[in-house]
Amino acid sequence: MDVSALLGQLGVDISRLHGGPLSVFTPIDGSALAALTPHGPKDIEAAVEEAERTFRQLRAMPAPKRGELIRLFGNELRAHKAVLAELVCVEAGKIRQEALGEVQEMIDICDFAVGLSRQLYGLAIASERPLHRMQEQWHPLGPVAVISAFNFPVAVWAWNFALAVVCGDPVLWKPSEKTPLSALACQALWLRASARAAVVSAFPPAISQVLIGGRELSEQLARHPKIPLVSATGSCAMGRALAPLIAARFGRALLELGGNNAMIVAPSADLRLAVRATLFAAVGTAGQRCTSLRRLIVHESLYDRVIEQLRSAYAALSIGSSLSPETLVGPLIDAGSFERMQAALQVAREQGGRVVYGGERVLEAQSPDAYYVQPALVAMPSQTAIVQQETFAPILYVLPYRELDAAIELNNAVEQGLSSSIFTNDVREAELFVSAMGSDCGIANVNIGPSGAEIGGAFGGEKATGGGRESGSDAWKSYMRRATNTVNYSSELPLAQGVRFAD
Ligand code: UN1
Repeated sequence: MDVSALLGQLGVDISRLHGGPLSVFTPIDGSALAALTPHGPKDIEAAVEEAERTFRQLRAMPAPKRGELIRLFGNELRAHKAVLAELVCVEAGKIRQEALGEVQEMIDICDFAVGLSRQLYGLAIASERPLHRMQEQWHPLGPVAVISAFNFPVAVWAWNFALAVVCGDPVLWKPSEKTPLSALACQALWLRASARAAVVSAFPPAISQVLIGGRELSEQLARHPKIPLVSATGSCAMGRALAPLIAARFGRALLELGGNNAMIVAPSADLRLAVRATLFAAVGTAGQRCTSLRRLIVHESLYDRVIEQLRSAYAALSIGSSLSPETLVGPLIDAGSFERMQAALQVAREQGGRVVYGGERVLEAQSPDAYYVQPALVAMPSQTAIVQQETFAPILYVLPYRELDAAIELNNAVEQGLSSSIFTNDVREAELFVSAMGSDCGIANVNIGPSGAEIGGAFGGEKATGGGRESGSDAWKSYMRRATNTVNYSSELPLAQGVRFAD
């Protein structure tokens, strides 16, 4: 496929997209899009130095002026929403509706960050000493590395970038090797936006830098003492590799790792809504969201009915090119993903599962180099080892439950803790699920599925999901350092706790 026209419209310099060793493919038909030259260790070092220099200028810029930059960036995104979405669609394989939603998520976080740029509040705290004032200030932190995954090739970076910039931090972005073109497009739009900003004229363009490469590059960023925050989205395995490197130098890590998200369907649930929500959450983005629904925990009285309704809904799914408007399920990202899906289904069968629907490859004759699958529905008698694993593909395990407490136990009995939901019209059940005794996840929803979060809330999860929070609420605090200031405006020097010393 030829994406040069798209890239050209987005302002990407297309003369440098060929001849390198890093091939980029579209999952739609497996054809090559570009062959990039990755950055080497010296390039990274130079980029970090550049970010460090930029930081010294950016931290001195008033936060609302930094917000102005993000406002302009949001405008570029609005103007190029459809084109950027099409590139995401081609490079990551998500359907156009979802790609448009992803770009909208970028626009939304820009709006949020613009408002935030005037609200980076610190507390005023009562001092125990007379004529003393205590307060907190939030200061810019320094260069931030953002490591992002293929499945949200632009939005997750934008959550980080928009907040980091208003907080006064330049960003070094290492996108997935599978989706570097979307990153280059964002960079081109950012450069356009910053060129428009009169306020930026005194600033070097290194507020955003894109670094192309693989794991070694992430590790170099994780080790780098001049990067106080590394925000990484990806698998638990990736987090396990990077977190110790960041911790060894006392850096801050914001980790958004795997999810193994469940939804409970209680006896009082509105089944029409529950089935629709299941469909979107389990097969949307071809099951490749970190918030995808992987475990459906259904009350035993509804179990057969829910499976039956899902089976007919699955049979009606249109699977095919992400670019055609009727498609609901696009391709998997690559062959490896397909193989992992097949292996998981095999293990599920060995562990007592019954594949009620799907699982097989489709459209192989038309697109031999692409991996389209029929999303799989697996009736599982219990939560076996394979159900406790995150397989990044459209496999939905359906488990029965009798008592709500047991269902909540199942929800919590996996190592990941990202998202969860319950469908119930019983207020006691709903409140229990979102209470301290309920779901242990970072996200717990009622009567909506576990995926498709809005940007206004803090996004992230507990346990092996990594504990980080991005996007809305007070997630911005991760991108700043807190200083506690005590100011004495008396002519005495009283010590705290009433300590007397040489007075
Ligand atoms: C991800 O899959 O890494 O809540 C992010 C959602 C999206 C973000 C998912 N807003 O599904």
